[in-house]
Amino acid sequence: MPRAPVIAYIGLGSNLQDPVRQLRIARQAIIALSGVREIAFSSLYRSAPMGPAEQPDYINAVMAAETSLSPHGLLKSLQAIERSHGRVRTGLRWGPRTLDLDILLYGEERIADEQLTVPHAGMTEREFVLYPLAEIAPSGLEIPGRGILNDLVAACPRRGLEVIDHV
Ligand code: A4P
Ligand code: MG
Repeated sequence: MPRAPVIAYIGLGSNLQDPVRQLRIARQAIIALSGVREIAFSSLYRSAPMGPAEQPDYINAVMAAETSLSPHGLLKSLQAIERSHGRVRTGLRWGPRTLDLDILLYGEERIADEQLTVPHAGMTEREFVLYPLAEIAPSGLEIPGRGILNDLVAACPRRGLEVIDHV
């Protein structure tokens, strides 16, 4: 049975191998998925790395998409894109991941299993998720179990986050 379409928000991030290009290619690959239709795409943002500081800045963005894929179907498709576009070969082993695609929200659903945590864990404290999300989502959007988007943004320092481009 086909599902009724829902709005999902997808977080994109990269800090290796020309991150701006990584995000542009990833966006096109997501748009090309059957069962996914882009509703909006945020600006590209430069963000300081969360985690170990001795790594390049990240480029982050968020896409709003209408999808008829199941949450796990969408995850599988995004992981296939990560694999085909997001990794580089360094010798015999897979090199560092150059593309991270996260399902931030899937409609109003709350999911917690081995493959999937939705809303994405940590998203409500991350400036590089909340600000691009707020650019393209209704300000009154409820993040299930976490609060209203506008309130979460207001409580989240920008930590140097800046818009670098409009796509
Ligand atoms: N998984 C569970 N829930 C989800 C979800 N909602 N969306 C599982 C996507 N995947 C989800 O993911 C590990 C597993 O998470 C997957 O197998 C999936 O089943 P991964 O992408 O292989 O690992 P990861 O992304 O390195 O781990 P993690 O903990 O998700 O890292 P984060 O939280 O994504 O952090 N700094 C800045 N400024 N900007 C960034 O984008 N990103 C990271 C990675 C670190 N620092 C950053 C940024
Ligand atoms: Mg991830």
